[in-house]
Amino acid sequence: GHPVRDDNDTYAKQLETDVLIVGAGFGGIYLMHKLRQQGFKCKIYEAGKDLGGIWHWNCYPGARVDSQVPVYEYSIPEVYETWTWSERYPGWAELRRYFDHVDKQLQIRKDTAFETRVTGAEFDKKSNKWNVKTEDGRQATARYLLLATGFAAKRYFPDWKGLNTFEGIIHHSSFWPEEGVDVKGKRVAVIGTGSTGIQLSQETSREGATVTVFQRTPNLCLPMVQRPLTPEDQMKRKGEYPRFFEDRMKTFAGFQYDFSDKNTFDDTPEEREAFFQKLWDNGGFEFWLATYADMLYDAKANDEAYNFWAKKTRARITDPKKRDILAPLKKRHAFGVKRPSLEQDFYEQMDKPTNEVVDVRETPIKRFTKTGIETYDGLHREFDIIALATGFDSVTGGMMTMGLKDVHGVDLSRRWAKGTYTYLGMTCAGFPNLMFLYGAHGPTAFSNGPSCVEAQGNWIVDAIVKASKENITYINPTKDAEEKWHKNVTQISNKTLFPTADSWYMGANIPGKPREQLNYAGGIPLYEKETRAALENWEGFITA
Ligand code: N01
Repeated sequence: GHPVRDDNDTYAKQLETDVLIVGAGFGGIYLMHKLRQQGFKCKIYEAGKDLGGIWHWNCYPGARVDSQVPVYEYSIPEVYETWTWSERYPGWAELRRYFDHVDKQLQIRKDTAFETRVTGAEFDKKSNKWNVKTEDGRQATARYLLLATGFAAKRYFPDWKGLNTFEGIIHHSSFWPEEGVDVKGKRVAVIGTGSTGIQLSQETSREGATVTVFQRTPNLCLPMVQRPLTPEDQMKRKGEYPRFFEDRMKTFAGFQYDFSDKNTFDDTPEEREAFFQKLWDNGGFEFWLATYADMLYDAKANDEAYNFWAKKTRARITDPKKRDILAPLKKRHAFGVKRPSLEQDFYEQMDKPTNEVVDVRETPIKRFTKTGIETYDGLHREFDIIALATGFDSVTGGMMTMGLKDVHGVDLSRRWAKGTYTYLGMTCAGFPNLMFLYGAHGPTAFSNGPSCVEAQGNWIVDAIVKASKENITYINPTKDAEEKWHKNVTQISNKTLFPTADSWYMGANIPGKPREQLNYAGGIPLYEKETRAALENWEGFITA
């Protein structure tokens, strides 16, 4: 189902709407649906060709979600009651079909302008409205500007010497051709071992490629435990869904499980081993998000988790050199402070004698050539296909490249150049009536996407409804409120082990980017409590 340009005003040269939303992924669609229910006229501007956000862009081999059915979906009855999935962890193609279904139920495409990239936005102080410009010269005027651009809107790859001279096929993971690339019998290089790199190398190896993975940091992958699902089984359970969706908001990460009440050393070594084994066998993120309460806070406790992980993983790799690169005995970073991936047979695939794992900490990439990649030890490897799985200027990158100006005409990219400041992870001082979700200082990267989107989306909708009831047309957080929220985000994070690793959570994946916690690490329930309290009397906001 490809979008058709409707005869309504969505693509108008000069668009007037109550609410303009940027981004047609989980976040933007949720906002549109909920605001329409409240009687607001909404439009979406979307840079991509279709709905789905990251699932529109991410169609690299093996792309699939790491949250299990039914946690990664909307709690909207019209959507979930009439939808079933084919497996426990659905792939990208099925996720796209899910968005087709969402559209069928909620009619989102008709009010979405696709291939519409926002390149500038200014707030008009006389009318208290935003004027928004698009790359192709259209304009929109809206009371509210809502950004739902996700945390991975700006792709990143290092500026390696010779990058443009490579004559084979080369793609960043988020630009992989939809129709796919035939990798069978090809020599494929995968650079990066984040969630993307793991899936890409596992899948291309299965598809018959010879894979060389360039790894800088081991990914402490957990077994996915994938399973097919039947429609009958899912339909039988639909009655439990309302309760399930309510319960997921009561957990730290918006999942179907939560951390244990116990700390690591409350258990004897035998009990601990049995507990770890149970989490491991259940699969998914249980070993990360349903484990001992102190795992992400206490280095000694964390060692126990790491050592169990290393023991399990090393046992799967027969090549001793690969074993030490992929799953070193001595931990490089605490378990769970960089995003662990879910894998199915990643280690077995990498263990194949035809595949190679290059530790780029030992032998960094020196340059790209016409035919391959040269490392600093003088080795030159030839490739047919290179996949750049090097990630994103995560969390802040997208919002900083949209030409957003504050009331003094200063671009957000300048405002955030030395550090990120938001109020409640949804607003910014000097950007009245602008709100965003699944971005900086929200539960974002520490939560299940749809759960975070619904928590923040509900807050945004309630704020807009409240303002409308109170005849308020101007909502601007104070700098003081921003300072306090920044302190709050930092203090919560500093109690954890997150700051101890170089990760995109900390802005540490991009050279020159300020190192700071970009996400709210207090969990969804506490986040909801704090943000709801502020909304009651517009605490921290100037309204007019
Ligand atoms: O990006 P990343 P991603 N030389 O930034 C390496 C979500 N997601 O696209 O760790 C060599 O995590 C870098 O190394 P290091 C998910 O939340 C979800 O994989 O910085 N290597 C790292 O290994 C995820 O966390 C799903 O040392 C270099 C990799 O590139 C987020 O999106 C699937 C390098 C980048 O990993 C982003 O994931 C996909 C260099 N100069 C994504 N620079 C699922 O749900 C960087 N690297 C399954």
